[in-house]
Amino acid sequence: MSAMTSSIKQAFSEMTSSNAKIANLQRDTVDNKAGVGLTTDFGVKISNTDNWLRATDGKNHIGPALLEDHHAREKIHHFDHERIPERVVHARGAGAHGYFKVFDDRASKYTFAPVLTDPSRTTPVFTRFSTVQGSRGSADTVRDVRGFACKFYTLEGNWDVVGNDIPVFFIQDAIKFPDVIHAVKPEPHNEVPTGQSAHNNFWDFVGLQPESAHMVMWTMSDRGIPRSYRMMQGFGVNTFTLINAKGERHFVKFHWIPELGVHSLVWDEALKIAGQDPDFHRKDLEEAIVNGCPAKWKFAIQTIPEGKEDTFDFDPLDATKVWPEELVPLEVIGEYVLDRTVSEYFPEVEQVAFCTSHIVPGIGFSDDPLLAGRNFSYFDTQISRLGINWEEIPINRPVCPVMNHNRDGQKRHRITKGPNYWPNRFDAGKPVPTNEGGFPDFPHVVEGIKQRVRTPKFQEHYNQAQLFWNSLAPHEQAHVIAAFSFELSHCDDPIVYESYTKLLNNIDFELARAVATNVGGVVPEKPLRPNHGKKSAPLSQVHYAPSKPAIASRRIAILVADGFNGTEVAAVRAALASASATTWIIGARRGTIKPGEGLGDSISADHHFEGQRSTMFDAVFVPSGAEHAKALAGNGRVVHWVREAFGHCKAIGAIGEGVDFIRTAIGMSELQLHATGSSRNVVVSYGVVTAGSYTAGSAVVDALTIGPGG
Ligand code: HDD
Repeated sequence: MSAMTSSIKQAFSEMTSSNAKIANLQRDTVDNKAGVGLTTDFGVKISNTDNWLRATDGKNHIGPALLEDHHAREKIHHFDHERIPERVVHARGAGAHGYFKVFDDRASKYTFAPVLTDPSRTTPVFTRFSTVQGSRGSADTVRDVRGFACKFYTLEGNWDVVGNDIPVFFIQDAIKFPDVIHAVKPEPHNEVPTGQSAHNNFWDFVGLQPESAHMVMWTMSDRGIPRSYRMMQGFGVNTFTLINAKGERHFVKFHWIPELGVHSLVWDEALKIAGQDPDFHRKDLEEAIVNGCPAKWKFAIQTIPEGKEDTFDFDPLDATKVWPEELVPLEVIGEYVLDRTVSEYFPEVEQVAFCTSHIVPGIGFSDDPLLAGRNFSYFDTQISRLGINWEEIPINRPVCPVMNHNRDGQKRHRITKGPNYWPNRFDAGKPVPTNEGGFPDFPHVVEGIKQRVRTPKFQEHYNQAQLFWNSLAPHEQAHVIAAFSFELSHCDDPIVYESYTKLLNNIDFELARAVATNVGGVVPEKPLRPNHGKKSAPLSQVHYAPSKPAIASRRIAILVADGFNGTEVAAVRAALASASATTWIIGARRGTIKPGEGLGDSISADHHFEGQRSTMFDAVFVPSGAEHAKALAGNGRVVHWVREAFGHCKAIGAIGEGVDFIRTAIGMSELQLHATGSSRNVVVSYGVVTAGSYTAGSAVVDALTIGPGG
């Protein structure tokens, strides 16, 4: 997809998917290209924007630049003030528009909120994905939690769920947030590291704050390095409440389950992509949407009726705990789709602002102490980032009417007619507080002693960390050990890595032994506590593999040199396109690559071999063609490409002489590869798919779909 086709496709995606919020944004959208000429910000046309007004002698001598040049001054002044404070956490992100729909009214037993119960509604949404630690210019693929912040523009007002791709949090009480963030952010003396938790201060803090153990296990798992924002689960994390028409209350957790399954990069890939393509996730989201593959999730809830919350061995208001699905099943109630890219990053993605305290009637808070602090913090941070009128900014304003007596402040846009106080003597005092749809505060008894305490269930920190570990597949466990080993190896203070390896023995003896051995920690002799042996299948991402292998929106590289088989490439590309995958020709040069004699048509390469790396693709295909295969085998970059893809467990497909090349490149004797020759059978071995020739049944393509995804 060249830059040109990308922008045309983006314009098309903008034209085709619209909703009430998009219409609302049109009020402020300007098409710069439709203008009659370049103007100043005050609308006066400009005849010259390349030269500052100077004093000259009218011939060769140029004198000083004149302050009188109002156009130059406006241009520079505006530029000088282009930046606003980046988010104090989650600074790096990407966003997209879409919609939410419930399938039916089944949730009305829990809530009267129409957004969750009215199947005739399509609610516009905006989602911003993010990393937590890195600054705005950091890389996408670092090991970190991913933010999953969703704004529902409902007819009853904006509802924000500011979640993550991990269901639990590092801390139980909001008062610890500045501590955990200071610890994970770059160290204060040298502002190192960027986009990493692999440093002394983070591991020092989490070693001394064992309530973080559960979430640390998740971040060290493959969840910390997602393949795509579109392939992550989303979790509201905090416990909210739902109130139904009868006035009954349920505790609730919100879940998003991706249609494509949950997939991750491997660590080596994540590290390399961070340098090779720091915008990998950002581009992935945009590319999929403009290519007609909207990102889709099932939206689900878990509910606990009020009165049952004390029946578990954990406290459902503790954000460091999941509600195991075996105890509290998920109910899928709707679909969440992102189908439209943004038109301009800053006004939409940078200025979008979420607030956990933005809820709509039928939804309530709980006494989760983390949530209480968040409800204060988000509004507050928007004031310093965007100003007190941040809810008027186009991306943040609701699609329903906003009527109240709040006034003035910096950057006020709305012009409100009528009185600015209530009650008043005009028009019966309109707008007036109303019970008709007015937000109902759920009446419940609050009594007790003011104390800075945590209840006993809040003091157990390892059961669920162990449950998570027990539930992982062996390869996932191996990745966790490798991740801890990487991180703790970057800590050079023995107090830090020794403490943390000791802590790990509370979770699992073998885990602690393996990590301590790798990083020079204290290798334990015996477990600190018995393993309870319990498992919960949905905690492993293997659980979310799609029932049928899916290749939609995956990126397939086709390696070609002169003499390649153009007929095969055309057929493979067509088959992959019909499965909604994208193909990219990587060639000996960017430009026309010639096929072998009688082997179909020439092709235009999207990139030169040096221009891209295997890490940017989910699978690789090498067609037949003697001269081409020889050229590939003679090119170290291409040989490395195939070896690297194989090492990252990517699917590799090859036909005819392409198989010979793969054989040379990988050099693995136990790998079963199809011999070059006439047979049409396809051989699949270690994710490498090989065939003698291209078969009409596109068996190579079918087999390729098995491999990617990891
Ligand atoms: Fe937070 C941003 C998610 C706890 C304070 N948080 C922020 C964003 C996400 C989360 C996804 C980015 C929003 C965006 O894209 O604009 N945060 C979470 C989750 C938490 C959590 C899932 C635990 C359940 N956060 C949390 C606590 C506090 C904050 C306990 C403070 C007491 N978070 C903030 C913030 C941010 C933020 C400082 C920075 C930018 C913003 O709010 O808008 O106020």
